[in-house]
Amino acid sequence: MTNNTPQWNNWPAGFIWGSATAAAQVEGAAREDGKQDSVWDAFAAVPGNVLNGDTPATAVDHYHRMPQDVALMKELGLDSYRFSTSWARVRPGGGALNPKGLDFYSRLVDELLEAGILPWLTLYHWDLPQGLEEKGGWTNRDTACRFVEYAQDVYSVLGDRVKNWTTFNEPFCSSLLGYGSGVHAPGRQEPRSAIAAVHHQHLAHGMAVTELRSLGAEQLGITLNLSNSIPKDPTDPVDQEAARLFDSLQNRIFLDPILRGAYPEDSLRDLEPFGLHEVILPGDMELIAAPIDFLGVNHYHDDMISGHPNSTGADGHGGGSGKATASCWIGAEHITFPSRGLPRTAMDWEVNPDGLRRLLVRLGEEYPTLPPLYVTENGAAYDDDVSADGSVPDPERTRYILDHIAAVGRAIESGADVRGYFVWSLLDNFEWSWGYSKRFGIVRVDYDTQARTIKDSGLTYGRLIAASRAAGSGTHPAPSVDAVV
Ligand code: PNW
Repeated sequence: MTNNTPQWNNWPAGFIWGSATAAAQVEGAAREDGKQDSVWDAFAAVPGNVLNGDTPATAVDHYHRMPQDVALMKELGLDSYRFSTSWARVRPGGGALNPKGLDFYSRLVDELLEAGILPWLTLYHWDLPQGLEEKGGWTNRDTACRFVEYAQDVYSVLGDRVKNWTTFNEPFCSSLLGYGSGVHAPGRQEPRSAIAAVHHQHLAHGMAVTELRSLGAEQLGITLNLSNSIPKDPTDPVDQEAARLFDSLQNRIFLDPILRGAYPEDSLRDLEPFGLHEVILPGDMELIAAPIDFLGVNHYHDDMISGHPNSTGADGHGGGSGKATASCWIGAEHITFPSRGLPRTAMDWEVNPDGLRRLLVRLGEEYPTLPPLYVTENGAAYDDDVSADGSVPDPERTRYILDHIAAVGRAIESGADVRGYFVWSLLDNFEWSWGYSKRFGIVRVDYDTQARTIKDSGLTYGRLIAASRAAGSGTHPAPSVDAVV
């Protein structure tokens, strides 16, 4: 063990240990039981959009292997499983309810509850029905109303058993990568459309929160992907300005409307040429600021930002598999992402666990109305393989996860109100435009046989959870992360 992992024996009572997936990444069964295409099915069908021509059609066949996958979760000892429902399965084409589609999630929830695992449901993890994209997708304000109808359907069937409801996962990706850089579905490269998509997803979130609240939902929130913006030279005004622009687009245009009821003034100014003012209608900001009960934070890495041309050779971050694209940094296309020389994962994302501590602490300092936080995704892609004895050694992923859990502990020590941690991902899966080439799972999936093998990181995480539970007779004050390796 490295000596930078602190002793941490003081997890708050009820701290939730979980793991996460998303519908399009694991389910497969793309055309079964009435499901129609989502934008990701359509996007992946176009050669060049997804590495190696991979598609989500089969993924890891979770749709058919769900009971075994829940058994794996139980074996790991998870408190909670974060998954998403597929809009294109529940309302194919964005139209009428498909009871068979919703039935899958009803069975999943029953299976989870039976296993003593808390379901943590996300309504939108990027798989818009293709039928709605054909009507403009998120550039069309009406899509927000369709989203509320879909949310009502899911709530009407699962509301009696699911307590935790997340509207959106990472609207940054499904707006700026989907409609700006085009590396995610629907693959449009239209800066004004991307900005409209940001606002309409905000609106859909706020309207759904209000609606589900009125129907009796207990815990409502949203998950954002957030990243500290670190100017390369903090004394250089050019780097400072680039870091401000990055922070605006990555973090503040998502946090501020929800937590303060307004876009930041500087973002409004920067994005005026891209039509942000034009899509905000009277009353929208009040709707968007509907109070939430928790904020989900997805964090993988920080970003060092410069306003000067890149001299280090490090590439920009942007979620694409390397094909030439437009920029997702709308109005800030010149910003660069120099390397700090830190170790990197297979995604080329730098590893710096203390960034997670800083982020969680900073949120509490900057947002007075911040609700409790959950780290809803954190994890790492590395290559791994089954060894001769049948085990899957993944020391780098294990180290990554333990060091980030320790960083969460330090954040809590500094006063951050963090109530849970979810590893991304339970299973190796369809990593969007990278296809199946990047493995994030704590469980390995053989893509030929669909066989599952718990990796060493999964076994370690399971021991951490078990020790936590043993130490706290149900309240989960946890062990030192060192104690479990
Ligand atoms: C998240 N970036 O996406 C998603 O919520 C998951 O579905 C995904 O599999 C996981 O992280 C790993 O990528 C991200 O460019 C996409 O920094 C892009 C970025 C970060 C997260």
